[in-house]
Amino acid sequence: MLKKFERYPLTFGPTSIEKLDRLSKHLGGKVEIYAKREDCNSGLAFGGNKLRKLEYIIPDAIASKADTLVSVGGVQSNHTRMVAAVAAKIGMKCVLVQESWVPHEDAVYDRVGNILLSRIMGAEVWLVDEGFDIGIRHSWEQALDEVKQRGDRPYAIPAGASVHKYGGLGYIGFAEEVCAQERQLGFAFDYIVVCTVTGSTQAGMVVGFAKHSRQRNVIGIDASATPIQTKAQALQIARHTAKLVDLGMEIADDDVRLFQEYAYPCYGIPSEDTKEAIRLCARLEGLITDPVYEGKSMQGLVDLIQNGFFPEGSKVLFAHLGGGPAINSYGYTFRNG
Ligand code: 1AC
Repeated sequence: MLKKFERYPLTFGPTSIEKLDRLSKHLGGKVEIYAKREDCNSGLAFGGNKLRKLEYIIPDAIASKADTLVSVGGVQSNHTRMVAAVAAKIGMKCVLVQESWVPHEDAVYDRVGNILLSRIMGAEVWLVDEGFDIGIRHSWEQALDEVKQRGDRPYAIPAGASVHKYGGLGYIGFAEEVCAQERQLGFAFDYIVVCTVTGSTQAGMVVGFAKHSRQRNVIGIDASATPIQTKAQALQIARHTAKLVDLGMEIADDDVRLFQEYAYPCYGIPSEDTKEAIRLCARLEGLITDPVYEGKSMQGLVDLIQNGFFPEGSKVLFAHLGGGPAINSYGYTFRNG
């Protein structure tokens, strides 16, 4: 499906699939849990899901003759860290608008984790006092203008690389990769569980698996706490991407399944249940998840298993997207483990 699109390699290759035996047993042993380790996909600044998307965006940035990647996210955005890493790797400048998406008070919140790494990699980090919103951000449009006014040539990458025209392609590649790995493993996964905020990761998976009529097996766990907007954006990206790759079928509203129950109290703030899920998989599997992304999708996975959502014998693939670096900014939250 992706042959006609240029790809700039930023990742090591297919990501590992790891069986989470101890977690599966702990949760009753009736469902087999596997993790696809998108968090270990590259040597670029700890990697993560955004790189699959950027692989299809960077050729367009280079062709545009831009010299500065300009993107946006929260203070602890993984996406902006990845844009900073890619800018360094391809020799471009980088401006990152970091909005105040999370009402989290920790003395070092804006000094550690993702933002620390972006600064070290040479990105210009612009802190902006705007709240959470996954849509097109005014602060980012302003930054694009300012970069132009100072004589640089900006290339625009929206939050999460999601509503970029090629933002959905990378996770079609994920679906194709899973299908190839299933052939090697000798079985197919019944469900894929993924964290969703800006929408293009799930949207790409939906389009990729739709080719095999498996799109409704993709279970999105909302971590935005604005699920109506997130679902609408994911659907819009999936429909746009389906056309781009000539999928040959319509994406229906119900093809994007988004479970809304786990994002509380809001984006970036972990509930007690999120913290428990983070501790659980860390203590049983040495698998690090974080309060913003995979802590919430892990919480959803655990809850869905405990509530019998997955039929007995199901094999469930948990997409670990690589939100780990943000955990550094929750030192006080986990001060007692
Ligand atoms: C929210 C887009 C998002 C990030 O890392 O900034 N995943």
